Amino acid sequence: MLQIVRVTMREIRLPLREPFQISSGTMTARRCALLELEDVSGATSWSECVADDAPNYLPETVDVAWLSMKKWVIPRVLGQTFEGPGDVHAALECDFRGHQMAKAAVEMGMWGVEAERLGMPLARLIGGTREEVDVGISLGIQATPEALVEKARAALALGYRKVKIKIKPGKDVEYVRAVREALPDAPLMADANNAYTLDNIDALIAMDDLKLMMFEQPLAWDDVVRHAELQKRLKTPVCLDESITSLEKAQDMLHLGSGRIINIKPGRVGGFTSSIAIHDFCEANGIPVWCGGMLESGIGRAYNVALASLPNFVKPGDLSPSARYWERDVVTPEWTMTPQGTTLVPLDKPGIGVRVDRDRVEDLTVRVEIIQGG
Ligand code: OSB
Ligand code: MG
Repeated sequence: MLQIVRVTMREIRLPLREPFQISSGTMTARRCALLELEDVSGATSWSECVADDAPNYLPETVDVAWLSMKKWVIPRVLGQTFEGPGDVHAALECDFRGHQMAKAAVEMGMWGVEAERLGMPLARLIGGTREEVDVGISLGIQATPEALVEKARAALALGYRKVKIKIKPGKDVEYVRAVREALPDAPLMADANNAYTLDNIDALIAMDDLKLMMFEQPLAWDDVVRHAELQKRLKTPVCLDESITSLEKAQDMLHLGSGRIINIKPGRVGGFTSSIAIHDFCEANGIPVWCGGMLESGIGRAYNVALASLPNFVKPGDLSPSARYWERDVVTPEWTMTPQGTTLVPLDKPGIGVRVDRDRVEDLTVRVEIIQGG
């Protein structure tokens, strides 16, 4: 039995070591909404909402998600008795549309609380089978192809198992080809974050011979129809990110042929129950999945690593170590990568497997609200 009696909402501002540029914008600091949930048994867990400052990835923003969590999501679970965290998703979906990132922060936090309550590692609670997970790096758009080649080369030297290159029109063929020529056998892929339409796919066609593992979300953020047309014209697999916000969207992708791979971000699909359902559906249908990232702090990262320990996460995830993003993370130990390019699933501790550094969080906090029953 799970019953949340108090949620502390907190926003921290975590400066990135270097700006991260995608086709629709540049991030220089992360505004993270963190939750600390407390169960009636006394078990607690932290979780993180992946919404950021601006609505340039998906419509949710941290301010909207904050309001949504405070006014809608948290009141729906507070004081309610759940058989387990697996029942929370349905309770949040029945008459409450959208707001997946807000819902996910609460839902995942309840999985974290359950893991603490049972004294089990989160990865084991959800049926994870891996002890380590392959790590890929996501490289933001760079000023020159040469700069990109150097970043990619350095990443491979560190052991990363996949290099994802952010692209947009004008910063695509020349950039990706330069990396391919410098690194002929490297596992490379490109992520467009919706920068193309069916009217300007020449660049994608020009990159179709570069032996890329996949093109991630080339077309509109909510599209599955046009991606099917695009996939017909490409040998390279299309991977959907933004468009997959629920199990039904994954089913649509398979039905329409809109892509052959899915990037699962639990924050984007409403949490773990939905992520696991998408994972299971993909596994049953021969669709490989991998775990995406949203420049999470070490708290959000804990959930992603646990999720990526499920068996059908067969391609490297965007699970870079803490030091790649932050001067200092908010968790101890920080997330690290082995020389083989894997991250270890923390199986020796209950719950999310990392401790939150309260002093660090306190230093970075810009607002706090406590929501409790009664
Ligand atoms: O599209 O996967 C994306 C970061 C912010 C918004 C969207 C995306 C990303 C990344 C970063 O690619 C991956 C990471 O967390 O390292
Ligand atoms: Mg993406």
